[in-house]
Amino acid sequence: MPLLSVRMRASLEGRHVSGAERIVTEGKLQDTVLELLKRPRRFDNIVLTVERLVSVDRLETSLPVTSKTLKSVKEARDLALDLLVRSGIPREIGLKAIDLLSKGPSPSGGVMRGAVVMDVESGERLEPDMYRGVRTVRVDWEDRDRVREEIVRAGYTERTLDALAIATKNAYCGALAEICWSDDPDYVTGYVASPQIGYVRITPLKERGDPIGGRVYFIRREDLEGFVECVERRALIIKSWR
Ligand code: PML
Repeated sequence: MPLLSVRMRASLEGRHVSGAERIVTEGKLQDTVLELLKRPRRFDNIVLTVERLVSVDRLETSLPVTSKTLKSVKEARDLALDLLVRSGIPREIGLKAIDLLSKGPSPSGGVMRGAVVMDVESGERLEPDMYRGVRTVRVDWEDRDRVREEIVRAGYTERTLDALAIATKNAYCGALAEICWSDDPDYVTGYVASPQIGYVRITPLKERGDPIGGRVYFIRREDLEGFVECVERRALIIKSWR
């Protein structure tokens, strides 16, 4: 059955405020558009993109999910670093990524909408545009409502639903590991993900009230072109999360 990619992004006074995407059958297009249009609470501009997908890759299961709660941001970041090392990332490169996310990865010091792509050997930033970053899109769950219900019942959140899909697609496209925490000042759970450790949610990766966050993907330099093409262009549907 032909599938469509439906993407929404909203901005207010030039700042990105909301974004979401779905991969759906044509029969679900109208409901999906209405659902996405209801998401931004405040905006002055909404861009909606609907695109017919010519081919879609399929994956049986996502990365497995676990969750850890630590006493402080310091302990949480130490754990994140250990998990990166267990995923094959040299300690000093992992530290560099954590430092970058805590300061704000954009060259102007703020947050980026897309991710930093870091060379696992040198720690050099490889993303073609350091203001835009690389965006993992065209990924969704085969039955999003079912997976959302299961994930929320397991004590996780709607953000886990989207972040787990993104992290799974990144691993599928060849990322060696990833670290992320949100720029939402009220959301302090982040994660480290890789094929070795799965998707490990970690609380608190930042202090409440801190508006800085983002994502760093670790890859081998020679994989850059194929990796960016895969995360930004290839479509992926994931069947289940465990
Ligand atoms: C989780 O709760 O599983 C972590 C989600 C991190 C979301 C990051 C974001 O929303 O930008």
